[in-house]
Amino acid sequence: MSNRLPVDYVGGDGPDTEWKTSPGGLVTALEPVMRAADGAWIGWAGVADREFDAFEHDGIELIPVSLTADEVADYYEGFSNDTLWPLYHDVIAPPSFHREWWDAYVRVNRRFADAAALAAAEDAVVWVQDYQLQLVPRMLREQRPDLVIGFFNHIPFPAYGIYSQLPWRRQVVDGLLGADVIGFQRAADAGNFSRAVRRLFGYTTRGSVIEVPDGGTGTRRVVARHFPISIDAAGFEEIARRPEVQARAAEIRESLGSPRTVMLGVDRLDYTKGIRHRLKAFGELLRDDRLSVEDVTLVQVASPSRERVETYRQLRDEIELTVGRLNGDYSTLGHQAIAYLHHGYPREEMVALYLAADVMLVTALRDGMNLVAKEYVACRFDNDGTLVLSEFTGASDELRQAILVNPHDIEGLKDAMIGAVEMPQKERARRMRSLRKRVRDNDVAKWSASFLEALTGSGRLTAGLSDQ
Ligand code: GDG
Repeated sequence: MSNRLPVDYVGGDGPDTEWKTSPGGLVTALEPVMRAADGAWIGWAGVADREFDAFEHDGIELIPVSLTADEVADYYEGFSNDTLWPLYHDVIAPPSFHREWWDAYVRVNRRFADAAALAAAEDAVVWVQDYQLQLVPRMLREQRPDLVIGFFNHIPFPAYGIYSQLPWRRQVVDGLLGADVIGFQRAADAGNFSRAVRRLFGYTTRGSVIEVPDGGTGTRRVVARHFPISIDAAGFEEIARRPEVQARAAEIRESLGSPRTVMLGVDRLDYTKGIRHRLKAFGELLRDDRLSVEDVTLVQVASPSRERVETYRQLRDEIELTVGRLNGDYSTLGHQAIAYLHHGYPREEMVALYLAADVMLVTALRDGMNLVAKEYVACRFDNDGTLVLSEFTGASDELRQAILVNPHDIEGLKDAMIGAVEMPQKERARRMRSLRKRVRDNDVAKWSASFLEALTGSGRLTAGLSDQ
């Protein structure tokens, strides 16, 4: 189950309804699992005020949950994206707390739980994805104690001092504790969660095991630990090796005026991603003549995101003002300082950009994992390119051979950017080889297999996955 189904509605009604697969990371991650396990995927179809029957798409059974336009505003844009998202990302932006948003969150979580209770076979495994559905595990267990329930949180879980601001902090933790296994991106997230459990409920925790009262005289053992998510590394490399993608990468460099160095940022336009910090550092390097637009261009892809949430609108204005100023101050007729692209692109184009980039800038202020960092590495089969990576991403726990930065430290970030531009080829290759091994050995198939193994203790769902 996830908030969104892995498809987008294209048009039509009844039997003529048309769908297309949406190309997200979660789809790639779970598609092989779904095929191997003969399961159904429950989620919202992305269109408000519409009821759709269950249907099959590309061999996967999909069960749509409907949301009204008010619920989209209150449960999704409100509580999920304007309360939980900023709170769980260390209040980089102030979270809004509204009781009517919470009411909608409870109502929608119940609808998802009901749909799963109806769809799941006896003793089935249900895997709930992400912060929009944290109440589902408890609601589902109450209706269907026979089920095995897993939950995976794709975003960070904050320290208790921050988490405790949430007026419904007990209900959310209790909702999660309905699961058998609660997965997080980093060990630190799992630790923060266990601490919240101790502080709020006083339950005993031992390592990753939490003893939760079972309603009678005994306890249930709930596991809370980290399962760092990853990407389809072989799939990205395969695209990167295509001659037409390499030709496109060369064309991109040429169209930028063939600068010696291309720097790249790829993010959803989100305040957690540290785009402003990156622009500030880049602008100061130009101002102080440590970089020149003749030599270096920054390409910033900022894919449109959550455009109906006010904080996101403000962020877009600020970023576009900054980009406009920097380009006005430093671009020349032949060389642009920043190529700013507020678009989404097909995956092949993203891969061509990764290949075209000498330096990849991932400067998130807080990020559950950050798949962009792993994608860049997976694409660089030429063992070239330098990754500048924020230590506040989950990815930095694994990608230790990147140039690790604290993006709040603008001087440090500037030095890291210069270090990346000047890094000798030998060192780039040494670091990239080690990063690539890490990502190849820990791909998304391994992530889902290890989560499901922890959940079922048997691997019965994952048999055969390794061949796919
Ligand atoms: C959440 C957590 C965690 C972006 N623009 C385009 C495009 N993308 C793709 C990237 C990447 C994905 O979107 C973004 O993933 P991230 O991990 O970087 O960030 P979030 O969207 O915030 O994801 C995050 C993740 O969940 C998984 O658990 O890592 O921490 O916040 O795959 O390539 N893809 C295409 N065109 C674009 O314009 N095709």
